[in-house]
Amino acid sequence: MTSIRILWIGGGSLGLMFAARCALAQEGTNALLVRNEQQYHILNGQGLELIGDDGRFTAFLPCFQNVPPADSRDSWDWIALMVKQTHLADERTAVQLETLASLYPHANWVCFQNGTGHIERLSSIIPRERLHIAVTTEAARKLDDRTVHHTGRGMTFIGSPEAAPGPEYQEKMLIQALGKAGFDARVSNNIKETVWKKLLINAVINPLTAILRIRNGELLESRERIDWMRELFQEGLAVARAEGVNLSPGLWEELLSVCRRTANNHSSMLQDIMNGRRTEMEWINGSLLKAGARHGLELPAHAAVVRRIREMERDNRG
Ligand code: KPL
Repeated sequence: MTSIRILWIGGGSLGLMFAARCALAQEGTNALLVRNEQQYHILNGQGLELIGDDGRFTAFLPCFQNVPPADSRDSWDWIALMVKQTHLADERTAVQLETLASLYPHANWVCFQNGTGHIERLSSIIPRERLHIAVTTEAARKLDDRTVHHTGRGMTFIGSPEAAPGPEYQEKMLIQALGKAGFDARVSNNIKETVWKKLLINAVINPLTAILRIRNGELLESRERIDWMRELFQEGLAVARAEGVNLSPGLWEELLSVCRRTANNHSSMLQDIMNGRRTEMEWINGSLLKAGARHGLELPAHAAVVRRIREMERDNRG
């Protein structure tokens, strides 16, 4: 099997965890690009530490800041975009991505963001046929600039935003590389549905855990919390239906099971609030509100959590 070369962008929890596992499985074919100068020096000097259910490992892989320097501009088969939606919305990131897209015109891009809206935004920078979507339920927690804890095993689906007839060769190669690194990765021929499933799960768990400042599993501890979850879920389901995505009502059970499987996790939105960062709420609940408005649907439960999270973000900034 020929190995593929992957450039991972993003020094957050998922970026560090995926890059570490892939670098450990296949030496010399992965590199990591971060934007923070301190993290860049630490990773190059000390390597990337991964703590998982299978042990503790140190991965040494080239780490770049912003753009790979001219003397290390190999060609990349894949560029994996692991940064948050909040970073993608930033002008500085857009300029960086434009540079990368022109340096590596033959690379395929795979985007791991929560929520929706980013593919449309990225299409103005990267040719749409080179864009692929990843939806993952892997869970990780960044402990410091070079240490990441792989807190929960999940699945990763990869597909094209265009309704492609079948997986391309390049997608299969990426899936193989991820599989070699121990990930359960699959091609999705209906990535739109997969995106909506994850969107609805995030649109319920993330804002409620952030507002109540509780772990995912604690959502199941009272009748009131479960009722609140159900309201958000039903409104989300109606928007998906209006968008032509028929999600099965069985998704409710899946949502409860995500809470149980990730019971000890702090959701990404709660982590953002706790660390004083802007959250991805605008791309999760906010995008549901926008889609609902296009179809004349009112979403009072989502509107209320959006208002509350915006207020919490404002308090954090203050
Ligand atoms: O994806 C997640 C997140 O925190 O963003 C869930 C599924 C809620 C797990 O924590």
